[in-house]
Order: sequence, then C-alpha cells, then structure tokens
Amino acid sequence: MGHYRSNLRDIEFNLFETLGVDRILGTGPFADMDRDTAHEVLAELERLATGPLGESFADADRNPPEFDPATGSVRLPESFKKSFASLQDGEWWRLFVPAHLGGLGAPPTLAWAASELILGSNPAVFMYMAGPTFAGILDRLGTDWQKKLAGWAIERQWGATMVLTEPDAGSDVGAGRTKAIPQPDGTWHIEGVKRFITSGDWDVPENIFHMVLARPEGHGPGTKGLSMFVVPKYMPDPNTGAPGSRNGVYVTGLEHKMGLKASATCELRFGERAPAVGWLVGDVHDGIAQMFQVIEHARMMVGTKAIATLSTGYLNALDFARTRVQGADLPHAADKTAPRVTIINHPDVRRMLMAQKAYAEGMRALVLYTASFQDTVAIAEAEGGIPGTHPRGTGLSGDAGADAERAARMNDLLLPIVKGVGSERSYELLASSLQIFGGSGYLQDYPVEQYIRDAKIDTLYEGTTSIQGQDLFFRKIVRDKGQALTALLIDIQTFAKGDAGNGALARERDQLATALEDVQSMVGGMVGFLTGAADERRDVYKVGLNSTRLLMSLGDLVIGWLLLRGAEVALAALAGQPAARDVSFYQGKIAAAKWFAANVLPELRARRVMLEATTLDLMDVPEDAF
Ligand code: ST9
Ligand code: FAD
Repeated sequence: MGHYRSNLRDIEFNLFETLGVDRILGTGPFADMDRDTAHEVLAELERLATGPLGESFADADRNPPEFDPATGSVRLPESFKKSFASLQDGEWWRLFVPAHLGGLGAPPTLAWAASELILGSNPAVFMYMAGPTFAGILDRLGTDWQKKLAGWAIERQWGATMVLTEPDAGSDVGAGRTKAIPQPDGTWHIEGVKRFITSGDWDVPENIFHMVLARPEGHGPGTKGLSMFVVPKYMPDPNTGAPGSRNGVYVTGLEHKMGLKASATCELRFGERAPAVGWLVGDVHDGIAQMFQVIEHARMMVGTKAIATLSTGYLNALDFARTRVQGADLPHAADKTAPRVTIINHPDVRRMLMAQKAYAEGMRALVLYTASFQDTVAIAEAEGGIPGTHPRGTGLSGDAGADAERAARMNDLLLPIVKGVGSERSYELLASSLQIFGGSGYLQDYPVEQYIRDAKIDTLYEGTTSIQGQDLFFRKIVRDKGQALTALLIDIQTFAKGDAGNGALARERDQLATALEDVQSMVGGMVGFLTGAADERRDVYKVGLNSTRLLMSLGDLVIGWLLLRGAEVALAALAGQPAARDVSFYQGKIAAAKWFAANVLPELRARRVMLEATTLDLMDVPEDAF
C-alpha cells in the first residue's frame, strides 16, 4: 500500500451533500461535466493518487533533482517522472483550464477537490503541471501573439513558472531590481537575478515559459512600477511553436531544502549569457495586478496542499492507532494484569486524533466552500458572455455582475484564511500525527516525518503567514469596508440562531454565537487601533501585533461554523435511512463538529482579551534586550 490515504467520502460529502454542487453540474459553463462524470473523475484520480502517482513520493525525497551547472539544466529522478507521466497520460490538466482551451468544463469546486487528491499524494507533480493553468491566465491577459503562445503551451505541454522573488525582494516584492529594457522590435530584454523559483528548469517539457515581474527602465518604485513579461526558455517558431534558439534565461543554482525536494527551487539569471527576450503581457504595464491572478490560484493551491497533507497524516496516524497495542485501558491501569489495548483507546491519543480530524475536515470544507464562490464567478462570467475574464472591473452588468462581484469579494476574503490558516494548522497538527506513532514516527519508515518537512514550506511561500494576516485585515476587511466580512458573519449568525437538527446542536450553536461575538469584538478592536493611528501613528503597531491572531481566530470561527453545517447535514442523513457503511461516517461528522465547538471555539475568548489589552510594550523593548 502506498503512503497516501485519501478521504473521498468526505470530499463527496462536501461537494454533493453540503454544497449541492450537483445543481450546477451539467449546466451552463459546466455542461460537459455531469454528476456521473464528476464521480468518475474523482474515483479515477483517487485510484491514481493511492497508486502510481504517489509511488515516487519517498524516492524523490531521498534522491532529489540534480543540477548540471554547465548547461543550467535540472534532471528529475526517473521514479518521479513516472509519477508525473501517470497524471500526464490521463490528460488531467484538462480539469484546470477553461473549456475553450480544451478543458473538461469542471467547476472550480470539482477542480479543487481533484487537486486535493493529487496534492496529498505527490504535491510536486501538481506544481510541475502548472503550465496549462498559467497558459489559461496568459490567454486571459495576453495579446493575440501571447494567446498563440498560450495555445502552444497547452498543446505542446510546456512547463511554467511564476517569477517574483529576488535576493532582496521576498515579501517586499516591490523592492525588485530586475530590469526590463524595450527593444526596437517591440520585445523586451530582461536583466537580473531571481531566486527560489519553483520548476525553474526540469527535463520533461520541450519548453518552459516564465511569467516574470521586472521594472521597465524609468518606471517608479514599489510594486506599481513592475510589469509582467513572458519569457520562454527557447524562442518558439512563430508558426508552429516548436522550440528554436536558446533564450538568455538560465538556472544558475538549485536549492537544498528541508522538504518538498522533488520540486526544483532554482536561481534564475536573466540576460547574463545572452539577451533574455520577453514580451510585455497584454502590452500593458499592470504587472502586479496581473501577477496576482496567478498568485490567487497559487495561494489556493498552497492551502489545499497543506490540508491534503494533514488529511493523509491524520489517516496514517489513525491506522496506526487502531493497530498499535500499548498499555492498559486507563480505568484499569492499576491492575497490572489488565489486558493491553490499542492506543486509540487512550484519552490523550483520542484528543490528538480528534484535533487532526476536526481541522482536516473543517479546512477541507473551507477550501470547497471558498471554491464554491469561484463557481459563481465562473457562471456569471459565462452568463455575461465574457468567458475567461475577471469579474472585477470587466463591466459585467445586472444579476450576473452583482453575483460575480459578491462572490469575488467573498473568495478574496477567504483566500488568506485558506492559505494562512490552512498551512499553519496543518503544520502544527502534523506534529500530532507524528506523535501518535511514538518513536516510530521519527523514522523514515512512515511518511509523516516527510509530510512535516514537505508541509513547512506552505506557511512560507506565496506570502508568509504574516503577509496573509495583513492582507486579511488591511485589504480584505478594511479596504473592502467590511462588506464581505459582514455577509459572512451574518451567515454564521443566522446559523447560530437556527434550530434545524431538532435542538441536537443547541449547545454548539451557543458556543458558535459566543465565538462570533468574540471575533466581531476583535475586528472592532483592530479597527479602533487603526483609527487611533490617525492621531498616534505608532498605534498601527497594535494592528501588526494582532493581525496573525485575527487571521487564526477568524479561521477557527469559519472552520467551526462549516463543521457544524456539516453536522446538521449529517444529523438529517442519520434521521433518514443511511446505508450501513455511512452511519459511522455521519456520526464522525457530528462528533468532530461538537468537539471543535467545545474545545477550540472557547479559546477565542482568551484571544479577544489579549487583543483588547494590547499595549505598545513589546514595541518598546530595546532590540538589545531580545
Ligand atoms: C511563490 C510560488 O512563492 C510558490 C509555489 C509556486 C507553485 C507554482 C505552481 C502553482 C500551480 C497552481 C495551479 C492551480 C491550478 C488549479 C486551478 C483550479 C481551478 N489580491 O497592498 P499593496 C495587488 S511566488 C489581489 O500596495 P505593496 C493589487 O494590484 C512568490 N491583488 O502592496 C494592488 O494594487 P491596488 C509569492 C493584490 O505594499 C497591488 O498589488 N510572493 C493583493 O505594493 C499593490 O498592493 C508573494 O506572495 C491581493 N490579496 O506590496 C509575496 N494584494 O491596491 C508576498 C496586493 O491598487 N507579499 N495586490 O489594487 C505580498 O503579498 C505583499 O503584501 C505585497 C506588498 C507584495 C502585495
Ligand atoms: P522575508 O520576506 O525576508 O521574510 C522573513 C520574515 O520576516 C518572515 O517571517 C516574514 O513573515 C517576515 N516579514 C517580512 N516582511 C514583513 C512585514 N512587512 N511585516 C511582518 N513580517 C514581515 N518565489 C517566486 O517568485 N516564485 C516561486 O516559484 C517561488 N517558489 C518558492 C519555493 C520555495 C521552496 C521557497 C522557499 C520560496 C519560493 N519563493 C518563490 C519565494 C517565496 O515566495 C518567498 O520566500 C516568500 O515570499 C518570503 O520571502 P523571503 O524568503 O525573502 O522572506
């Protein structure tokens, strides 16, 4: 049996029993994807994910990609290439591109559900598969010539990268120094050094296109002075797209990492060996906004990756806890002759298992709930007759426009939670998955130590957790004038006041209502600090001291709410005549929601108290005193 443990039952529970995704399958832009096909897609991907896709997971960690400095090329392990091929042979990239580019017409909910299976089994494979998705974005943003490039990228299966980071420009992308110099023929020459570039080179695709942020000479400072360029590894034949001369972008180093070793992280140098020729995307200087269309996908991907890893970590730990016999049952512990029991019978093991289960399932619900807003955007775009455009500022009008606008705002609000909370909680709880194995968990005999190493990156790239916290507060709450947040909190309040489930969740609804009050008060406190900063500038530090706390707290509130919504559905299902194999599944949904409400939500009160009592003391501590 491979390392990966999937949870297709819970994925389908979210898609079909909670979110009702079947309502949109087979209709509108998703006409080609009916419910049966969706089930088949998920079943087939689960088969791949628990089979050949995951087979190289450990081998590629122990024998990572190799770099040849002479040619600037990266060679992937053969075992890993086989895993990649298993996905490629099935043309699964079609799930992630729009129908007019050869896509299967899958709604984002289904695409992200499918992504979980791939990311849990072999995350680096998913990342190498970015070409078609990035080509979809280039097609959306690009000139006619760039649309042609995008078409070849899909047809000829090119690799792709997103290229922002430089040695002195990480979180602060606007500090980037890479230059873009216009050429008489309309192309640009890019000059500079980028670092930490995922999939910068690999020896499978015939070509790779880099989506690069660079500053045209004379443009201003910060992110607004950056433009986005598409820079291919090989210049494509203008008629066929076949690779021609080597372009002047080279990998000059491969990082040695803690985990996720199969994913090549590269230093890229532009314009040193030869001119690095690129094209200005869309012929407009709007680089950071364009790049954020890529970043939004990538942040969602990172959250989904983290959560998928927690889920398989938990299920591996669960298998172990059901079979490992150690110690007597606690009530009989004084009797030295008492029978020994499996460790799942020990209360502290149950505590750890339930925390993993509740967060893994709650955060899966969060990913798919977020994706459901992306479904609405996709439908509205199709109804607006502007396929593949972004809803904000595209002039969609009427109901379609209003729906798309609301859904896009909600998606924006939830993204830092998916990415920031998903990655932090997964990394933290994977330590509990390992703990359940005792000393055996520390060995490479089990996959959990690799899961932990592979998942750590998720709190770092695509914007660290600090950046997600600031994005949530300053952009997604304050700049949005609280519109999306208010809509979300109203939905939570309506649920907390509801009584479906015949009072079976009455106590949990109260706990949710209290947590809601705590989070509302935290947001109010933060807004107060910000307002105070108008008079006393340093008060904005109080926002910075609490932005991660707010991120994690809003995350817990939403996760708690989604778990309880799931419990309500499970209660209704149990009241009917569920199949025998489903009974324990539904019981588990209810147990996880109740556990979360009783054991996590009350913590929000303490966090609220800490937030409200924030002073500037910490900022006044002299650096030397640390
Ligand atoms: C990286 C890659 O780490 C790691 C993995 C790569 C894997 C590749 C494979 C991925 C495959 C994915 C496939 C998915 C397929 C599945 C599909 C299924 C359907 N939202 O606040 P300001 C924009 S890459 C939108 O002043 P500063 C906006 O245009 C490296 N836009 O910021 C704004 O203008 P305006 C990742 C946003 O102070 C402008 O930026 N690196 C947002 O100038 C300026 O905004 C990072 O992520 C947003 N949330 O700059 C950097 N925010 O205001 C992290 C900003 O007029 N650092 N904009 O609208 C940051 O994010 C910083 O906060 C900063 C600050 C750079 C934005
Ligand atoms: P820094 O920005 O220096 O941050 C250091 C610490 O300071 C962090 O804790 C951070 O949260 C904190 N910090 C920084 N600024 C602030 C602030 N304003 N407020 C509060 N705290 C702050 N980049 C790409 O462009 N493309 C890729 O494909 C890519 N892939 C990557 C793959 C890997 C394996 C790695 C490790 C990185 C990758 N990156 C990529 C880069 C990644 O996005 C950056 O590492 C990340 O954005 C953080 O930047 P940094 O490492 O320079 O850290």
